[in-house]
Amino acid sequence: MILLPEEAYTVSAGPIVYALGQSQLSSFAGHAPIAWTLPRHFFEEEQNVQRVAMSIDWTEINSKLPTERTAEAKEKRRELFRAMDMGNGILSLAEVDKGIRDVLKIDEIFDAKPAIMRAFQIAKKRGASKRGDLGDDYIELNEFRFFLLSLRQYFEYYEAFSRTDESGDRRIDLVEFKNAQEMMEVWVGPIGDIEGEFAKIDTNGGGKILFDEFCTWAIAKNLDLEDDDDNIVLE
Ligand SMILES: [Ca+2]
Ligand SMILES: [Ca+2]
Ligand SMILES: [Ca+2]
Ligand SMILES: [Ca+2]
Repeated sequence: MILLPEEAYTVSAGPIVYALGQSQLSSFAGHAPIAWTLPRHFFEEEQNVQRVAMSIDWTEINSKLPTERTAEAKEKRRELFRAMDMGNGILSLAEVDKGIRDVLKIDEIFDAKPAIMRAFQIAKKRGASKRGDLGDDYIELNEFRFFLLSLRQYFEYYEAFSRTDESGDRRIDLVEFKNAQEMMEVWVGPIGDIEGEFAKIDTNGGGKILFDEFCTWAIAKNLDLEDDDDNIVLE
């Protein structure tokens, strides 16, 4: 059974130590929405899932993501990368997806497909590749740390998105957005003109906020969940 994190609200709060480094934020913000090329099952497996309330152990998730710049963390990343790779030295989306479940063993992130997709897409072209175009389509070892950082960050945004999307259809409509104003203000500060803000976020004018649009806003606003554990090296 797949658990969606939509209703996972009981989380222990940790000390707020960090926010994502500003340079990193601007590089996220400059990233245009992406057309995903993915196997259909990547989306289909999430339909008709039973939504069950569960809590997210952010501290445990952080501990599974070796993002530090220490030699020890570097070695851990190398091991993780090798365990996820089927043998050709580069990671595909399918390998990363499976690896999150079987190697990292973080079910909450495995269920957050849009977060995985965004982290993969942003990380795969991060570093210069000797493999040329092929390298730009896959995550290489020198991009893996950035991938883990992105994964943690987009998972947080996905959590925020899911809590706002009451109906669970992966779109935030104006009613949901208005209902969530108080909750969102804890994450991003005062919003003020709620309808104007909605229109600004809904950049394609479709009347719904999609996850990509939400991420652009979350990055610009430096969105920070009130109940996650920020004690992770993110720079
Ligand atoms: Ca591979
Ligand atoms: Ca690459
Ligand atoms: Ca919705
Ligand atoms: Ca946070």
